[in-house]
Amino acid sequence: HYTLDEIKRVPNLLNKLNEFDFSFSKEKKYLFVGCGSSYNIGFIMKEILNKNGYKAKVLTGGHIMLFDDIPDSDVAILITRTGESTETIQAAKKLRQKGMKTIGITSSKNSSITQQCEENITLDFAEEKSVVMTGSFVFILAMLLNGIVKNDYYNYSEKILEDSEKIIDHLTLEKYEHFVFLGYDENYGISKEGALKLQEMALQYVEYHEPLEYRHGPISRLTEKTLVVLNSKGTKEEKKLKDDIEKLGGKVLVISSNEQVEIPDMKGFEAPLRLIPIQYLGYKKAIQMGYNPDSPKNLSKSVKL
Ligand code: F1P
Repeated sequence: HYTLDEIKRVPNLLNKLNEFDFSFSKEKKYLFVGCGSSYNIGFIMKEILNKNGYKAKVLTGGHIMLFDDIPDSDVAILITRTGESTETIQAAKKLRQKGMKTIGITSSKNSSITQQCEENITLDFAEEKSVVMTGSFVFILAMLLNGIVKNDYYNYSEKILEDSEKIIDHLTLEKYEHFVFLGYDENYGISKEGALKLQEMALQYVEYHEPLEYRHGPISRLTEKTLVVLNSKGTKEEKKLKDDIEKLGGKVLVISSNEQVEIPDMKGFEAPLRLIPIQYLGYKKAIQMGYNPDSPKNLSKSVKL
């Protein structure tokens, strides 16, 4: 499957990071725009930028297309893997007309977004055949985060991929038919993206929440068929939540430093690496269900209105 190749080539993609020198300025206000996974990249970016003294917001392409309450910003960064999602293209047009500087980020050469934006970062080497966005998500996020501080993602990625395969290949995935992703701040964005992957590739029932919010209602649906993916920051309370979920019969996969799937603690900058086990989990669940993860039901590679 293309999807598996695209997940597995993440280390190769990350090896190209030093060819890019995109950088953010503390003097400017950024607005991220995208749909689906591309929106999730923007969500994660605004969390990490704001935490590090920068100013950033995120909106869906659809919101900008439909409404006029656009936050005052200097630079709009429009992310679209295919370069063709209608809402993102329409948003680019509207923002440019308003005088905002527009930067398009895409992995498709000669796509519509490149005609709409003033500047473009075209990552054609990261282009994907699969309908579902995987490796290119990790690369775009890593490239943008390296615009804040340079991180050595490549060196961690191979081991994380290997460990993810080892751990996820040993899960009895046929047991689970409900997937819950938990995380705070940028990990909330990762949880949203994790839920989307399991939904797109494997047509599963999914949820995403902040960890402690899970007890405030959603936990009522927890059964022994629930797999909880905890994108933990390693707090005591998150550990306690894991124990509580397990007491109720759920299974918890923890993604954190010194945990089942070990991800280095890089103060949030580890976000791209956290996607590797999640994408692999989506792929494996699709295979176990007998679905083709390359072309999921009801979905097209780019949504056109
Ligand atoms: C956005 C998107 C993808 C999703 C699916 C439909 O595409 O929502 O995130 O996986 O393929 O389109 P794009 O604007 O990033 O090309």
